[in-house]
Amino acid sequence: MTNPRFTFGLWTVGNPGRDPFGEPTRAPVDPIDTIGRLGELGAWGISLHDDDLVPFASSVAERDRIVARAAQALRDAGMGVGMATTNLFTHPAFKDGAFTSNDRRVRRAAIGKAMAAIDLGAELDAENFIFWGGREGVEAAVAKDPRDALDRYREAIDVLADYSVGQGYRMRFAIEPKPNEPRGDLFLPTIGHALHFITTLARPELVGVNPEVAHETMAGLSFHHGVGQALWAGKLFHIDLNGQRIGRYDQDYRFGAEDLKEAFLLVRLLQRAGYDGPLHFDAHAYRNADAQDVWAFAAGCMSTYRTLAARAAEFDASDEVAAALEAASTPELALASIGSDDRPDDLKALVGELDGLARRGYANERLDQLLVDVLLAAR
Ligand code: GLT
Ligand code: MN
Ligand code: MN
Repeated sequence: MTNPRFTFGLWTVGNPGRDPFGEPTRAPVDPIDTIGRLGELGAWGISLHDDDLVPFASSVAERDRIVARAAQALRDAGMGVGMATTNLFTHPAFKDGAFTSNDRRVRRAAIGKAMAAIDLGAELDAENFIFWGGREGVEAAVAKDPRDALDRYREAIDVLADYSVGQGYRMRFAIEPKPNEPRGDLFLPTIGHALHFITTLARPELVGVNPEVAHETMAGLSFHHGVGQALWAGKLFHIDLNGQRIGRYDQDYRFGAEDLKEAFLLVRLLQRAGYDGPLHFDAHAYRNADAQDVWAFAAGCMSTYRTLAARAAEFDASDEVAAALEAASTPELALASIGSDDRPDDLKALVGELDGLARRGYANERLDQLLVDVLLAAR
């Protein structure tokens, strides 16, 4: 396994345990201490929102002091920044959306806030700048024409891409889809929606996706397939790993805390594809965790990824698995269906073979059981 580049958002290990029904259960943590602690635990880097590091409405002098301190802490710990982003969801002015608010003044301020966050990201040498549209949606769908909203969303990304390139910044952009947050429907709800949207941008080459386990799972979709399509499109710039059950609001559990089989398939796919971008744990500890348990949570995310990568390597090295894959004709899917000398009439004649072809089995029960056995270390 190449050394995975694990990252944690400052807001993840820093999550105080607040939820819609209750106050925080943990004390606030200093982002600088978080950097040191994550470095000791073996993380490659951090991620941050502008406001996670620099409290909203800080003076310029205060901002510069905080950013210099963070940059120094990162240097001391030998750590990098996988992504920076802007918080366009906490401030009450974003209650109708940010880039897609019906109020043009809010949209313009949101773009300005994103520009300042891009500057911050560049200062900390962030690899990616993420757009998670946590308020880009509606509770009352009648209030926005989705075509206008998508025009405004695209306009914002285009303006910000021009800004970033114009400043000479190297970071790439990635859009993070999510189906709902928490009550209303969001625009760009899934990986597929985001991938198409990117093709309509002025600088599509600069923009990829940042899929999150929880978000596709909330929509009842296969995360493994969504990530597969992002890889296939060359657009997997960043990934948010966590745990989630279908049919619930965002749970953001520790990676591997739910659906280990899906987590196995995901890790196997990332490893086989040679994905070398940040592996970002966008999760938070259980609400009843104390400060010490939060670090157990962080260590658990990383060790589960490593264990699953080791199991995936074991799976792929097994002769028994290779035979089972052969019985399932899995390698045959990599062969082109049509050869250059195939004539349409020959192909049309093959319809007559379907009755015979229907008789074969694909031995998927045996294959999938092997996966389960390897996952459970039962062989
Ligand atoms: C928030 C959200 C995440 C996003 C973060 C980036 S903030 O925690 O639930 O999925 O990745 O803005
Ligand atoms: Mn989430
Ligand atoms: Mn996320």
